[in-house]
Amino acid sequence: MLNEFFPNVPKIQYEGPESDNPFAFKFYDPDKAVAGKPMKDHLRFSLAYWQAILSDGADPFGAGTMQRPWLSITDPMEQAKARMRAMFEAVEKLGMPFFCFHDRDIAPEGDTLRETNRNLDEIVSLIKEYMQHVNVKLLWGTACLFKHPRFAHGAGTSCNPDVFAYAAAEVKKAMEVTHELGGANYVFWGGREGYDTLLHTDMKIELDNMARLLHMAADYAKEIGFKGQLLIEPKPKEPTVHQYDYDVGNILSFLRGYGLDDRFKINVEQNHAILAGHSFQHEIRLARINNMLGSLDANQGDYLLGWDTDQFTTNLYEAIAVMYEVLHAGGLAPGGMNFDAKLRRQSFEPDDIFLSHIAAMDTYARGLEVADRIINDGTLDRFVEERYAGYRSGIGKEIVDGKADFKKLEDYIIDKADIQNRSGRREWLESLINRFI
Ligand code: XLS
Ligand code: NI
Ligand code: NI
Repeated sequence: MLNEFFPNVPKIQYEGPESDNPFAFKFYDPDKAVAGKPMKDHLRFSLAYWQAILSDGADPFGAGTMQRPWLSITDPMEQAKARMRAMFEAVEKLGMPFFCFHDRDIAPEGDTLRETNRNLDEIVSLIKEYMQHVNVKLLWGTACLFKHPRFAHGAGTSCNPDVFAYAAAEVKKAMEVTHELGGANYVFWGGREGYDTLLHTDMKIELDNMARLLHMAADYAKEIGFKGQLLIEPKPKEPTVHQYDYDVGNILSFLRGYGLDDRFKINVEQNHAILAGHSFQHEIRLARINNMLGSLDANQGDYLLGWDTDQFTTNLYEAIAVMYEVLHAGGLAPGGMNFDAKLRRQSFEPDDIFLSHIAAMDTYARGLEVADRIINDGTLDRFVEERYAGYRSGIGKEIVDGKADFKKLEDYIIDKADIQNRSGRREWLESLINRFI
């Protein structure tokens, strides 16, 4: 087992809720059967390389705080290799089944794209070597189309065709690399695909071009035989004021409008959902009922701040709602739950990397067990079913079957004096959930 950067951290084991050992799972018991399959197959946890290994705790008001020996190595390629060793040590000790990365997270940029690709290839072969010994798979890869100054006006939505070309070529390479590493998905998060002011923005060409880039990507995936799922991750704002991929509803209409809905699904993130004024469950539900639920970026935002704080999930009540949706969706695969979450700048010791992931993994594991109990009990689902029972017979069924029109409905209702409604019993349902915790 790798043991270079976290010598004090053992292999994390399941010890049960009574354990006082901070370096042990209390609820995540990977092989325990829940709803007919092992916990680990429901949850499909993934470490986000950029958050766990690279984020240094810097914020707009101050320098980084994280103690990360691998980040102080000055030679860029040597640092990239050390970072990768740190990641493989972390995933091995956590028993994390997947990881995710952006192309630029793993290898430094050269002077040209050709040089950059060469750096990338060198690190990718290192990853392939580690993957032979460490039991971890790639959940998804993605291209970072937002950090470098060239993307100041966007990437696929840039006003500059040279930048569009660069973005296309970068995505091409990132897809090849994801394919080479056996990635289960490929993600597009439109980091700078949006605008700050309409004074200099041609919204129509920007949206059309974004669709063009995504069509090229879908075609190229086919061409190279990449069978992974293509995903888009919504976010309403940050960095731009108006991100084009605002939320699940917005992406649905975008994909359908541009004929891309059979090639893409959606990667939903909690913090982005709440920035859009939705709950995580709302976004997951909307994706699920449209057969567009692809994967989850599992984190949580602060409800008192309008920022994308990307915190580790410890809110059990929300985790239950998430796992309730996932169970009803029949699972996430080939998607998973990627911890797109970073430590608070006060939690700066290397050990915190483990404590935070354990906290979130336990939260979702517990959420899964509670959601399974709620579904097995059946009261909640039955309540919803009965609430809409009217649509399974009589006039309700005619509405659903498309056999009713305005005239027919008018005839049916015009002399009816006694419309009966039943209570929605929200408070009772909320206490019902609490009973299963
Ligand atoms: C940023 C996004 C990003 C994507 C991957 O807000 O969450 O981390 O998940 O580019
Ligand atoms: Ni994300
Ligand atoms: Ni986020």
